[in-house]
Amino acid sequence: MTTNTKRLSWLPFLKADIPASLTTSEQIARFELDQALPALAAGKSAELNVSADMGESYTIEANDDVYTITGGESGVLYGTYALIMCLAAGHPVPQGTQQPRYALRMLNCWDNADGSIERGYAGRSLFFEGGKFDYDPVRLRQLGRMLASVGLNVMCINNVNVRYPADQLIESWLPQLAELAAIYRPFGVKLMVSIDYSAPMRHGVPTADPLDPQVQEWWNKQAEIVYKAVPDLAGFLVKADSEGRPGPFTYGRNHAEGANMLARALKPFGGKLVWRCFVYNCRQDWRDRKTDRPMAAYQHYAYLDGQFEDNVILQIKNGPFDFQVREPVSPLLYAMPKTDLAIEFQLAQEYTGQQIDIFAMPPMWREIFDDMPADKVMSIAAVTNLGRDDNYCGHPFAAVNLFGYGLFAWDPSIQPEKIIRLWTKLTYGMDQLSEDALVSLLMGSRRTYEKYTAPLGLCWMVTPNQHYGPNPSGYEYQAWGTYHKADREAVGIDRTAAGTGYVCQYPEEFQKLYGSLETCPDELILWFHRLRYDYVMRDGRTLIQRIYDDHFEGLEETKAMAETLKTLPLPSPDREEALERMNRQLFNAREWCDIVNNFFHNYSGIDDAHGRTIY
Ligand code: GCV
Repeated sequence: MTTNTKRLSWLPFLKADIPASLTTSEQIARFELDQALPALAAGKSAELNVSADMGESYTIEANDDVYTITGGESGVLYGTYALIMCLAAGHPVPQGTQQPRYALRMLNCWDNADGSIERGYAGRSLFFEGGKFDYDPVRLRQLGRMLASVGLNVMCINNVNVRYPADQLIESWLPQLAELAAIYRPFGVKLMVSIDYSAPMRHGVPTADPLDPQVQEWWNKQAEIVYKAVPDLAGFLVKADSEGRPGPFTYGRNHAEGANMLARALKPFGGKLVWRCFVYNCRQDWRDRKTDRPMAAYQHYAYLDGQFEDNVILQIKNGPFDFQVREPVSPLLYAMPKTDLAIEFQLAQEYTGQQIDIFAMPPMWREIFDDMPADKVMSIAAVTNLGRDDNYCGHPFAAVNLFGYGLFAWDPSIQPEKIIRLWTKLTYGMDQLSEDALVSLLMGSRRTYEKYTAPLGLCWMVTPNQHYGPNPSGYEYQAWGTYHKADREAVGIDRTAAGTGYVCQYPEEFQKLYGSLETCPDELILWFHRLRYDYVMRDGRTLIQRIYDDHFEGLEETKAMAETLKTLPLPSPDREEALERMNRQLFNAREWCDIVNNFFHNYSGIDDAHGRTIY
């Protein structure tokens, strides 16, 4: 038996590596129970009943000395991890049948074949290096264990920006893809691959036009070859006509025509076609005040509702921009009742601290789930925060986002504090006071980050391209459609019916909420409205004072977080890593606070009412 040297965050008590000889979920479940029960429930045993028709669901019965876990093939594994985690946390086992809310609970890895990860902050790729597959199977099984423990069931292994040679995944790399699929199969995780829409053109087909019979024939044949190698591949993920990627627009076709062609090729094999709706004009003239980027996805897709094949899933980012600190829920989620939709989150902290700054996402997700149409979205996806770092997620606390995502995907009614407390208990098992302190630090981390960065829904004040650190005008004169239009008098964009009209993309209830200054939440006020600096907010403060106050508060809260962190009895090396990153976060928070305050002070000429230093 080998012992894992890498850190498994919320499963620190599962010390033994999963042997390669275990090839079914039931065998893995047995293995995990045999190592966990003696330590967590001495004298008790567990029985497993596999009942194929139960699929992913399970029940746990607790009798005097025996736990009986009954479930489908992956259900028994999910039930096993649920039991182990309940025992480790001292919680009662769940009563009744447990089943996931979303059918596809997906991870999107933005891993490139050269081993880099687009927007990755936890080291190199776990799957690729040097232009080929290159992985440690022991670590990949550990990852399988982590994913199964929170019920995630699909992993797309390559970047949606597909570049050579990763585009070989559905061609000459099929044998290796099949080997990888075999590693994840017993964990209930199916693989998915991102494909390049123009692939037929590398094989002598003169076009990638979805209505051209040669193109259709190429994809039909290719799907047959792919499914022969990996019969349970979950499907293809596509980024088309976005940020320079090829797509149907080149041929004057719409995205239903583009997606349906691929969906028909996958259908005979039970594959899904996951089509991303992150489509907008990334060559906008900043002088153009009519085009409003957040409106783009709705404009491209809403009118196509009902025209997609039944194995197409449209994957929509949670907000209409791009994973900013705070965004209103995407209106497209409300606009396509006849289409299968997936919501897309980003665990990788691209705009939210890059796994240097602490940013626990569950409180943000709670707000998004509360605003989302509960019955319209059938699947869920998230860009991973994973990499080859020993702790998988870069910052030891960033694992709470992977853990929390799995729990939300299983049950979106869950409360963020429950997730964060459970993660803290399982990962660190600290005394009650320390646990409370870390839970409260994590619960407040998003709000603190928001305060010291872009205020009141403005977004996009980050350093361009890199997306870490402040640069208030950095995106102001660029082609990406990301503007705040600050001048001497005012800031923000009017997105009401009288302005760009963005708010009209929402159902009436949201139009009223966001469209009126009386009701629009403060945190989104500059998203929807353009306001003068002397505008008096509901709490009596002026807008400019609120901007200053939020920034100073965010910095002070970060200093308090740093003090709390020092008091926590975290194990090594988590403690050293967390403290070292906290020093960088403190630097970052100070830069943000001073630079953004300076920026608005220069424009407005209005001093801080409390006389604090604005450099
Ligand atoms: C994978 C943003 C990121 C890109 C990413 C893109 C997407 O623009 O900065 O790195 O590309 O989103 O979601 O496709």
